[in-house]
Amino acid sequence: MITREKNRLKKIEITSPFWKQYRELIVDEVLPYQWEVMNDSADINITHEPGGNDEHQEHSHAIQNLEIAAGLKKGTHNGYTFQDTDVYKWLEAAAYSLRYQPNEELQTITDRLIDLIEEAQEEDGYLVTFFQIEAPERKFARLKQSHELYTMGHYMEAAVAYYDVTQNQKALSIAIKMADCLVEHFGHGADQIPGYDGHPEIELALARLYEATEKQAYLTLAEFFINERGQDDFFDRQIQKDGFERDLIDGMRNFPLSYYQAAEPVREQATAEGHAVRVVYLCTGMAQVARLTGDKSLLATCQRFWNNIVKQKMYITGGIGSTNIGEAFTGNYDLPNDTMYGETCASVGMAFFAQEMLKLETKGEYGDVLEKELFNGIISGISLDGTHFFYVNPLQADQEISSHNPSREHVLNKRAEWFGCACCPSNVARLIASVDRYIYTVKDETILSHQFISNMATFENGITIQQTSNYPWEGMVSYTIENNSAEAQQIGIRIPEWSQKKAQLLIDGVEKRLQVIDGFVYLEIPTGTTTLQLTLDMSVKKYQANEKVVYNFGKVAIQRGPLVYCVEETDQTTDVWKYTLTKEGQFRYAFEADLLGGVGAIYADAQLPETAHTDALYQEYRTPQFKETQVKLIPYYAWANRTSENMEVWINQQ
Ligand code: FUB
Ligand code: ZN
Repeated sequence: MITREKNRLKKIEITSPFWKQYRELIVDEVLPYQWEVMNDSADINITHEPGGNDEHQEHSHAIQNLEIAAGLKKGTHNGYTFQDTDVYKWLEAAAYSLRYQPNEELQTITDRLIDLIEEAQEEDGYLVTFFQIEAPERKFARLKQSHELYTMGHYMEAAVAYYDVTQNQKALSIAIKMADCLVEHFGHGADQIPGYDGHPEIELALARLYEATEKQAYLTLAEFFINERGQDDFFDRQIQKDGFERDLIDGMRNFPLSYYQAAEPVREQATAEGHAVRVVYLCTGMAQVARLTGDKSLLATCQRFWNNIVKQKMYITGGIGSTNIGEAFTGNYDLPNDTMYGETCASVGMAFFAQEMLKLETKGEYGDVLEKELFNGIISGISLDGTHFFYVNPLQADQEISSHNPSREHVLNKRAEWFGCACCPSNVARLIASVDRYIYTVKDETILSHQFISNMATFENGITIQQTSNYPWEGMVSYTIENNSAEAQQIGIRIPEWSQKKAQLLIDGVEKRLQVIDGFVYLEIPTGTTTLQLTLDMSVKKYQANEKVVYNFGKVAIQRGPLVYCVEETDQTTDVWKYTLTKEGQFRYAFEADLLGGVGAIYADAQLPETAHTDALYQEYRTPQFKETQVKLIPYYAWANRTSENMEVWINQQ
C-alpha cells in the first residue's frame, strides 16, 4: 500500500517566460517535427550515431516497424532493436504537453498511436517490434544486448503519463499486459528467466507503473531486476545458448560486464562504471525502489553512486560520460573537454536520479544538480528552433579538429537533424514537457521548493503557491503563499550552493536571518497569505576545477546564477583558446534581447597575445606581449545556434 503525502502537488502551471518558450517550442515545433521523422516523411539527413558504430540509416522507420508488427504492412524491421523507444518517448512528451496545452488534433494522433501499439502487441503482452518481425525465436534470449525490457519500460513510462493526462484506459492496459508478461517470464521459478536487461530502464518504469496501479508484483519485479544484477554469469549463459557470434548490436560484445553494471551485485559496486545512461537509469530505479520499500542498503548504494558521479565524474555543465568508447564513465577526475561524451540522455537520466534522491532525502545538493542539468546539460541538447539535436555535449569544440581526427569525430559543433540511434531527441522533449514535475517535492508533509521556475501551484491540502521571477536572468524570486488549511504548514526553500554566501529572504517584507540546513531554509507558513521575497546572488562567478582535473589546470569556467557560460568564436575577433582572463578583470553583464532568442551575455576583461607567429611548427620561446581586450560569453545551452563555430567553456586564467 503506497502512503501518499497529504500535501502532494495537485495542479501546476508554468508561468516562467524562459520555460514557457521551451514548452511552446515542444508543442509548435518539436512534436510535429519528430512525428514526421518517425513517419519517414521529413526530408532530413540522418547523422551517424556519434559513437560511430551504427549502420547508416536513411529513415527512422519507427512507426512503420509498429505497423509491420501489427500486420498492417509487410516489410522488414529497420533500425536498432530499441527503435520503438523513439515512439514511446515521443508519446510521453506528447502526453505531458496535452496537460499544459490541450490539442485535439494531437490527441487524435496519439489515441490512434495507442490503437496501433495495441495491435502490435502480442496476446501474451510482448511488444518489441524487432524480435516480432525479425527473430521471434530469440525473444528474451540475449538480454545483454537485446534492450527488450528497456523498450517495454519506455512504453510503460509513456502509458503512465498518457493515462494520467487523458485517462485513456487502453494505453494503461497495454502497459499492464506488458508488465504481466514480464512478471510471468522473469524470476527464479521453473521455466522463468533468472536475469535482467543489459540496459537498465525497466526498473524505473515498473516502479512508476506500480505507483500508478498499486500492483505489488511490479514493485517486486523491479526489485528482482535490481537484486539479480551482477549476481552470476547469466549473460554468458544466455549468449552461449543463443550463439556466441550472433550479436544484435555490433561492437557490444567486447564491453566488460562493468559496462552493464553487471560485474558485481549493485550493493557491492563502489563506483559508477560503464555506460553513463545505464548507470543513471539504474540509479533512478534503485532510488525509487529504496523509497517504496524502505531498503536502506539500496539507499546507501544510491548515495555511493551519487557521490562518485557528482564529486568526481561530472562536468561543470552537468554532462556525464567522459569517453565516446561505450558512451561511458572513465576514472575519477578524468574530464577531458574535447573528446568527451556528455550524452543528452545521460543528463536527462541524471535529472531523474536527482529528483528521486530529493524524494528520499532533503538535501539541497540534489536540487543543485537538478538545476545544473535543467539549465545546462539538458537544454544544450536541443536547438533554439526545436529541430536540431546534440547527442554529445562537449565543453570544447573545434570544427577543424573534429573533421580530421577520428577520436573527435563524435564531437559535432552543429546539432543534427536526427540520428541513426535517436535516443536523445525525444528524451529532451519529454523532459522539457514535464519540467513542471521537477519544481516541488513533498517530503514528510513539507513542501520543498527547489527549482526557481515561475509557476502557480496548488497542493492537495489547499495550499497555493505563486512563484514569480525572471530566472535565470534575474535572481529575485517572489512567492505568494495562500494557506487555506487550519494549521501552519512547513515549506523548505533551496538556497542554491552558488548563492549560499549571499542570499536574502524577506517574509512579508521583514528580513529573516537565514539558517540553511543541508541546502534548505525552512519556514512555518501560517493560515492566510504570506509573501516571501528571495534574492539570490547573481554576480558573475569564476570556478576552478579540482587540481586533479589535468585538462582544466590554470583555467576557469564562468557561471552566473544557474547558467554556465562559454566562449563562442562567432563573438570574438580571433580563436577562442587565445583569450586569457586577467587577474583583476571585471565582468559586465547585459541582457541582449536580440541575441539567441534573448539571453544575458557576459563581457570579461581579457588579454590576447600580440607576438607575431611564424609558420614554423616550433620556435624558440619569446615572452609574449599582451594587449588588453574583452571576451564575450554566452550561456552554454545556447551555443551552436548561429554559424557552426568553435567553442570552449574552460578559459585560460592569468
Ligand atoms: O542503448 C540505448 C540508448 O542508445 C542508450 O541509452 C544511449 O546511450 C544510446 O546508446
Ligand atoms: Zn541519447
